[in-house]
Amino acid sequence: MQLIYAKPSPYSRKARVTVLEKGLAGRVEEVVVSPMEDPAVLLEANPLGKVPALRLDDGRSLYDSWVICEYLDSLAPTPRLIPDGPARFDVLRRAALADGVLDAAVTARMELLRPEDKRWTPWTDRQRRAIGRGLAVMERDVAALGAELTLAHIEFAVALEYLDFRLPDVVWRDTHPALAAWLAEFSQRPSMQATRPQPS
Ligand code: 99T
Repeated sequence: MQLIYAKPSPYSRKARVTVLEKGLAGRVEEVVVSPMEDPAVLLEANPLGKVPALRLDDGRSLYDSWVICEYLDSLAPTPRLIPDGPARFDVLRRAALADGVLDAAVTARMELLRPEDKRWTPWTDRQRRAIGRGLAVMERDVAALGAELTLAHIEFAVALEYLDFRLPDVVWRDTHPALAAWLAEFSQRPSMQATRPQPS
């Protein structure tokens, strides 16, 4: 399999952390791209031109990061990142919460790339309010993530570290001490250390 990804992309990072945590590194070749340059290898795998995309050995491709993570989860029995049973929708809802914080952060960041006089500040402010409300719920929920690794853990950690990476003016640790303590420990995992975001 080939995982087509970009180094700054948090959605790619979700997939890369999942590969490592599921013990699949030996089966996945990583292909680094810059999505904004529309490389052929990416467009062939994902007509939307977004990373990540996963090219399977039989020629099919999967996207987006949710689908890729679910597929990777199906390839090895443990750890079960998206469990069945009563826990399933708690995990999915928490993963969606952190993914939504991520979406808002990426949207706010993209606006910052525009020339200053072309930025739509009310839109950026709206994203930042969503980030603030999302973080408040993540702070309340973090204790319930539990010790067993799930996709929600990965999403929480990737979203928080993306804020640090791209929106460092969102100072969240003092106001969200439980999240800060949780991330300090979780970010020590080899899968997190090996996938730190880097500017492309
Ligand atoms: O939108 C584009 O044309 C290129 N953008 C991407 O490929 C971004 C990179 S994050 N990926 C997505 O938007 C994927 C979202 C999708 N729902 C998923 O896979 O979950 C780049 C952020 C940054 O550089 O700061």
